[in-house]
Amino acid sequence: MDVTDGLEVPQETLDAEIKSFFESAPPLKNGDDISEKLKEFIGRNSLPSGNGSARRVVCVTSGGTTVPLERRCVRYIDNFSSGHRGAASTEYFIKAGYAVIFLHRRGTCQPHCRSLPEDPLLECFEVTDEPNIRVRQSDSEAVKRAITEHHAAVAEGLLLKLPFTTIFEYLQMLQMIAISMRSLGAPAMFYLAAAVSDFYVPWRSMVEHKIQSASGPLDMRLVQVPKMLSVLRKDWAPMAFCISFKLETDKKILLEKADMALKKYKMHMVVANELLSRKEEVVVVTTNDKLSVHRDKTHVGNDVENPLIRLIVERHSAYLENPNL
Ligand code: 9Z3
Repeated sequence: MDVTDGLEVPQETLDAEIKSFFESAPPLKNGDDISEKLKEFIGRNSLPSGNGSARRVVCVTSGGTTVPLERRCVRYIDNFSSGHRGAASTEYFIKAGYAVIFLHRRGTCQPHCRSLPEDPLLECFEVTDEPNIRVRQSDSEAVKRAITEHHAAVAEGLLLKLPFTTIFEYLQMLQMIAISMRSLGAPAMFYLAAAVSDFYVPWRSMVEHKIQSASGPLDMRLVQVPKMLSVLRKDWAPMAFCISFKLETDKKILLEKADMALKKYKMHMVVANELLSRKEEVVVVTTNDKLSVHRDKTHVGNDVENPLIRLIVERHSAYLENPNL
């Protein structure tokens, strides 16, 4: 639940909060490597694709960010997200011809692995005559499909996976990706399904060592994470088609909050979902309509992301025809 949704933060205050967030964040350990990968991926996908037009590129964010409580982190606050939404959506975007930058929380659900058991290495294989190991007959179709689809996406240069853990890593990486994608213009899309922390402990006020329980009850001040959505729209990638998500546990306030986010952050679409029914139904909120999207229960294995991505791709096509609408 986002407590700042109803309050207007003046632009200068927001700019100062954003500056302070990035200044206080510990620098990314592999920033040069990420930057190199992004340059190569975006360079390759800016070239005209088979049909002569530029390939569409989407940044899918997935999983929850953590907020460390100590610099040498033993404890942290986490945000709920299994990463299923982001992983499934990535697969449908690739099928629709998009190149995907999958910015995901380490250890969460991965594209093409949804139909595999939780620990595929241990559960999908069996030892025959040692030292031979083979895929168990019962899993062979799912394993074959996962490997084939994944390798095809990577070989065609359509999938770049970038992992994060903390809110500091997530926002720095999102900024790098958005600035790199700016040159793509309207064919670029942001699909922001990650569950992002609302509060954090600034690095400069964070203790170095493990907090001691002997010191008594813990009294800690968390600062609000500045909302980066408006700066993404305004400065980082102004022409990109932007979709954010609104998660609530109280159905009564969900659509109102989604509407507010749409206007406040100038999103093109906000996908509203409620925690318990998120796999069955979402509501897509735009300036002109509210569309309910359901999982097709008549087909086994179908998920709500299938019709959702179909709708988003349609709306992105309309946006490409006329970005000013
Ligand atoms: C979502 O609402 C996602 O749909 C879920 C997906 C996290 C619910 P799972 O990963 O679940 O499939 O298990 N993501 C956005 C959540 C969020 O933090 N939104 C912020 C808010 O609601 C706006 S950025 O205030």
